[in-house]
Amino acid sequence: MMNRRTLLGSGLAASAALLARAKQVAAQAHTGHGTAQGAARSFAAPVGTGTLTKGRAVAGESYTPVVMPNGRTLPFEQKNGWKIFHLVAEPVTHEIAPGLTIEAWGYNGGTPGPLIECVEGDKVRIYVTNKLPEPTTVHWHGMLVPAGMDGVAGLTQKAIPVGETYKYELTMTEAGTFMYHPHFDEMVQIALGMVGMIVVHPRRPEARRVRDYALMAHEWLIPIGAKRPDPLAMSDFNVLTFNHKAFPGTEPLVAEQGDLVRIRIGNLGPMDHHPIHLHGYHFDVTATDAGPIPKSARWPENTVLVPVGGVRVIELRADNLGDWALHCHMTHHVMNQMGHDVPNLIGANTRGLDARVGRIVPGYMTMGSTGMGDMHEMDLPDNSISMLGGQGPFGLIDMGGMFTILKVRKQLSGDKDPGWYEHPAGTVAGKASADELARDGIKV
Ligand SMILES: [Cu+2]
Repeated sequence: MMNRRTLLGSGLAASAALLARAKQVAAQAHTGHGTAQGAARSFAAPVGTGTLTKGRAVAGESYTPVVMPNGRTLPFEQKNGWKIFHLVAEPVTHEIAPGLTIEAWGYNGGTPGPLIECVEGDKVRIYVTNKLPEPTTVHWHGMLVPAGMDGVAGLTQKAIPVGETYKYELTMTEAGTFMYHPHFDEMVQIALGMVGMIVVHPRRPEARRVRDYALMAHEWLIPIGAKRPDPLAMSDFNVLTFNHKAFPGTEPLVAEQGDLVRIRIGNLGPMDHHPIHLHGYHFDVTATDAGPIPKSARWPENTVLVPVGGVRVIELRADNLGDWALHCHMTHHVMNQMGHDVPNLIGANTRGLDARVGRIVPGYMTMGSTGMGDMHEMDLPDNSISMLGGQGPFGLIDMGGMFTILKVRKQLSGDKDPGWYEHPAGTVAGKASADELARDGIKV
C-alpha cells in the first residue's frame, strides 16, 4: 500500500481523487477475494531477454543483423531469386511495461511490426494479409519504388479489403533505413501501433565490428485504466515509447569497448518530433531515411531531432564504459501515465487537505507539494503505469517513457544484459565530507 507519510503535504489532487475512485471501483469488484487491488507494484529493474547482441544470421549473407530491442525480425524464404516475406496486419495485445497492457493493432502477432531486413539489390516480394476489421495498405516509407507499389489507398492501389492478401514487389535499389505503415485510415491505424522499420544493408560487408540497433519512437494516449489507445489524441499523449515499450519495459542496448554502435531511430508517432539525447558520448548523424550524409556534411551532436515521418541514424565508437541514458529530452516524454493534467501544487500548503477531502472521497491522498519525484509511490489503478520509471543501482530512476540505456563494457559475456555498471572506486558522485568542504573553502 501507499506510504502516506512520504507523500503528505502535496497535492496532485485531481489525479489522487481519480486514483481513489479507481481503487473504490476495484475494491468493490473484488470484495471478498482478499486481493489488494491498486496496491503499489514493485518496480523491477529492466532485464534483457537474451537477444540483445545477436540478430538472426542469414545463410549466404555477410551483414551484421540489426537488433531491434524488445522487437523481432521478419523471417523470409528465398525462392527463384526473390526474398519472400509475409506481413499479417491484425489486432494484437501488447504490454507497454509491466502493469500496462493494451489492445493495439500491429503485424504478425505484435506491435511494432517486425523489422524487415534485406540487402541492396534484393528483389523482395511482400505478401500482406489483412486481418483487421477494416481495409489497410502498406506504404514503404522513404523507399524508391514503382508508383503502383507505393501503398497509398485510392491514389496508387485499392485498399486491401478485410480478409484479403495483396502482393508488393520491390527491388531494394539502395541501402538504408526505411519504415512501413498503412496509408488507409492513417490516423487510427498508426495511432494503434501499425508501424515498422526496414533496413537494407549495403552489399559490401562492413569493415569493423558493429552493434546495429533499430528504435522506433511512438506516442500514445491511453486513458488511465483503459486498454485501447485513443487514436483521436492530438497533443495530450501520456505514454511515450521506444519500440512500443516505456521504461522500465525497454531492453538496454549493449556494446563492447571499441565497437561501432549504430542506432537507427525512426519516428512514425502521430504528432511529436523527438530530440533524442545520449549521455556519455558525442555521436555523428550519419544517415536519414534518404540515405547516408556525406562525411563532409556531418557534425558532432549530443541530441538528434527525429521528426515525425523521419529516420535519423547515429553512430559512435564505444569507448566510454558505463550505463548511459538514451532518452527523449522533452521532459514530458520521459514520464509515464499519471503525470499529466494534474494541478500544480508545488510549494502549496496542503496540510489537512487529506482529512477534509477524504470525507468526500475515501482514500484521497494529496501529492507533489515538494516536487513530483515521489509520484512512483502512488497506488495505481488497474492497468496503468506509474508516472515515473524503474529501479536502478542507486535507487529510483525517475524517468519513464522514451528512455533506455546504452551499456558499454570492456567485455561482454554472451548476449545477455550485463547488469549494472560497476564503477571504479572513487568515480561516483557522493556526499562531500566536512574535511573536503573545509579544504576547498565551501561554506554551507
Ligand atoms: Cu519526445
